[in-house]
Amino acid sequence: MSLPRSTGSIIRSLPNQSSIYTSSIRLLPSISFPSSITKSISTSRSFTTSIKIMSTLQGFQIPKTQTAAVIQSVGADLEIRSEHPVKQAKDLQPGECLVHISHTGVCHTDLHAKSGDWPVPPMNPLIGGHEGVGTIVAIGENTQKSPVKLGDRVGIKWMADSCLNCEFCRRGFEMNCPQVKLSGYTVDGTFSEYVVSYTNHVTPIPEVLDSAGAASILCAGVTTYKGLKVSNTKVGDWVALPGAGGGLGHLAVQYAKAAGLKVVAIDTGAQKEKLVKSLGADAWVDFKTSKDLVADVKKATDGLGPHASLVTASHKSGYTQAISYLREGGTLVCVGMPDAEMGANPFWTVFKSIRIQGSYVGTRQDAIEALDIAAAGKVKVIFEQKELKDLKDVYEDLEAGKIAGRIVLEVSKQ
Ligand code: 8ID
Repeated sequence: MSLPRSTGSIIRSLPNQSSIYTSSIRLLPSISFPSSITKSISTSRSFTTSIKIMSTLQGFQIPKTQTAAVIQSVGADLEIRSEHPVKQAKDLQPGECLVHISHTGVCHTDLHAKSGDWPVPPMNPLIGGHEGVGTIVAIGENTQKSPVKLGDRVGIKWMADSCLNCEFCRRGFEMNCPQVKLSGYTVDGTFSEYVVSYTNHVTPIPEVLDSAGAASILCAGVTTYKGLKVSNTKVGDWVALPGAGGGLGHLAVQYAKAAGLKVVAIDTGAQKEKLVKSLGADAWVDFKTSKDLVADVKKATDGLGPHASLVTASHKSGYTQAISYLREGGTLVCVGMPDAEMGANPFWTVFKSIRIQGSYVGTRQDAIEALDIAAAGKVKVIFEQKELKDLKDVYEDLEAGKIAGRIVLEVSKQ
């Protein structure tokens, strides 16, 4: 928003803001407002003056407490608490926003976090969840140049916030920013009715997508879309997808088909086979019943093997045979995150000119692109909807590998 260059009156009116303080301000050095409710504005005349912007969605009452799924410490049972505190609008920091969550997907990463599977520990106590959609109901005072406004329907991703100024942020590796905040891991996530997020990183949701259907694009979708982007493939190439029947995998099948790739889906069980075939997989290999997985994958892919393998299996077994079945010059994209050795043999990696590429979620731009492809009807999250109180059972089913596609929780009715 540009400011007048001369002394005069500024009327600020931001859409949907209830208690906007529209004030007449004379740009004089002596002007002052109470510091807790003021916004500093530098002017072209080097004066600094202040206006107050209280930013809560019109007519919306933020409750003092909420229902949230809390894990007190790694390995502890999940508790659904109804009296969990909600950060109030006045307590939000500049750049923070309060999102009223309607839906959230449940990712295997949430289960890794709950179980303490990873060498980087999560916060304690932990509210997991990083595939959330909701409405912005408050924005922190003194927030500068927010790209979103009150009332916007936005998504919350794994990467909750980053500085946007460091070398990693500038080079498109926002997720590797030293100041990165991770939803449901280092900051509270979306398994609660209200979550504090960050105006620069929440993702606007296209109007044509309903919230339940959009939620899992914010992690499973963007991650597989980005993984395929770095897979070094082109139209007509083969891609193998170990983990194809899971939350990430079933979206990988669809993004791959949308990109003109041929897909050999690898997973197990009749339900997942039916799902991936219905989504366009060209070939199927069941990793549990196959007697020779490498031979079966090669047979399905012109005898030469796939040009890339994008592994979304949450177990190391999804990785171990990839170097063997990949085509010469192929790319192994690591997405699934077991804390384990993946058995890449240096001799065969070199001898077959294999590229091994780690792929970690996606940038803000990747998320927008992944959502746009879904909005165009080319990718659809296949999910069963449950409620927040069902989360414990969902974790058990995920652990047992019983979930084909995704589970999306309705957190609040909106
Ligand atoms: O940024 C990232 N790289 C990122 C983002 C989001 C999630 C990574 N992840 C990671 C998660 O932390 C997890 O380790 O991706 C992995 C998969 O997450 P998910 O899709 O949410 O999990 P899921 O729904 O349980 O699906 C996993 C599938 O893998 C299959 C299972 O049957 C299941 O369908 N699978 C397994 I376990 N072993 C397999 C194998 N050897 C296998 N499929 C083929 N071969």
